[in-house]
Amino acid sequence: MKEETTLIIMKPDAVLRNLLGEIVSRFERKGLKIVGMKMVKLEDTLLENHYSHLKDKPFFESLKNYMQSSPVIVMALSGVNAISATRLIVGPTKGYEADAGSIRGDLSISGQTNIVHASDSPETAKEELERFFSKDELFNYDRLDLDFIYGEDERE
Ligand code: IDP
Ligand code: MG
Repeated sequence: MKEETTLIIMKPDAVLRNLLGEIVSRFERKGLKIVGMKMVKLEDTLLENHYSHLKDKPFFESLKNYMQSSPVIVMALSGVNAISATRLIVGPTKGYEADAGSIRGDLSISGQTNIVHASDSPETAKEELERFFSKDELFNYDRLDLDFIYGEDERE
């Protein structure tokens, strides 16, 4: 099976609205494994790289201000098909369009303050993990409930 690692950012609205436990708990209960986690302040250059696909958008300055309005928590999550599975849990960009049950659908009604970031492809996941974590900040261990998280034929 395809074990992947993806990057999650719990954005300033998650921190300031005291939603961190709620969000971490959803990923944990799904069966994803936290392999890295820390609090950071997002500097200009890092944000300009992270959101380089949006640099020419009229909302870019306001996106930067939002992302710098408090420290954020960055998290590396591992699991089978973790990248696409995580995007489903997070929901589409605009909170007001996201299905109930997703993080954005349940917790955001905004197109900008939408609680979490999740990498959108294997290429971006690799790039974003390298952007936010050094090698010694990522860890390898087994969840105790692994036998129930995956079926026998799904385990490596
Ligand atoms: P994603 O976070 O769902 O991958 P992207 O298109 O990569 O969506 O946009 C990155 C972030 O930029 C969004 O999560 C949101 O915070 C912000 N953003 C995207 N589109 C808009 C917009 O039209 N107005 C304001 N902020 C936006
Ligand atoms: Mg994106």
